[in-house]
Amino acid sequence: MLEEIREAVLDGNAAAVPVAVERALAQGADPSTILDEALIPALDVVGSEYESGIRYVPEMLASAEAMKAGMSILQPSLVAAGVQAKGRVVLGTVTGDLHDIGKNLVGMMLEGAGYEVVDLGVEVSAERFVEAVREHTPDILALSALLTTTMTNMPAVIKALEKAGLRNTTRVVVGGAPVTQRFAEQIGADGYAVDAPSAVSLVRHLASE
Ligand code: B1M
Repeated sequence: MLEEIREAVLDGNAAAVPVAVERALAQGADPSTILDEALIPALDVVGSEYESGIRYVPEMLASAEAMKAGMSILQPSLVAAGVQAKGRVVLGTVTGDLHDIGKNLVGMMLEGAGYEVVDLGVEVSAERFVEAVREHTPDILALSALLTTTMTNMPAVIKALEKAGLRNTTRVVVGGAPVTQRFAEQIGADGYAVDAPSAVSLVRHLASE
């Protein structure tokens, strides 16, 4: 039963995962077990196989979509069982930048890993990020940028958080193709992730501190 769910996520089969989750629930499986022993481990495998070059972006996207489809069935049971999200992440692509495929993938993988994700979309201004941090009080604020001309808008977000007195309440993590660990350190971010699986590991690490 759990194996069927794991296999369907690994196959990126967005039609099969919800059916398998529904079947497992109908057979009395515990919703947290389905999440922690089938869905999350399968997506972890996808993440590590992507990192070792065994899988590529389209396959990772398909698995993330399949996971999302399964989560839509599982979510009401998790809520009913009183299972809390592992943490909350506010996510967005910075001002001037329309790229959202990678950001969406990061969001899907984080949701898959049990985090509540508030996705602000693209071209998000520093003011909008601050507003969202005030409103949602996330554990982590994740910024994405795909252009060398827009990654320079990341420090403004950190400065705006400082100005609003919110910098100490939220960890800021950054990512996107032109972003580097060195850049993250230079702008005073709390972390950098090269891809979606590493973003999950980073958020897990920071949120558990
Ligand atoms: Co654009 N584009 N684009 N583009 N585009 C790039 C980024 C570019 C490298 C292409 C090139 O020239 N070789 C180049 C940037 C050059 C640079 O600045 N160094 C570029 C350019 C120049 C432009 C325009 C300026 C082109 C123009 O109009 N003259 C323009 C800018 C528009 C704007 O944003 N204002 C533009 C437009 C577009 C489209 C709209 C056509 C489209 C975006 C569609 C969309 O996103 N909805 C597009 C696309 C698709 C690309 C490429 C081809 C693919 C990007 C992508 O989705 N990759 C890209 C070239 C390339 O990368 N091959 C290119 C797949 C995705 C899964 O990877 O986004 O890197 P990625 O995300 C990864 C990691 O970076 C990381 O995890 C993700 C998953 O593993 N990650 C994070 C991302 N965000 C993270 C946040 C985190 C952690 C990790 O938080 C902690």
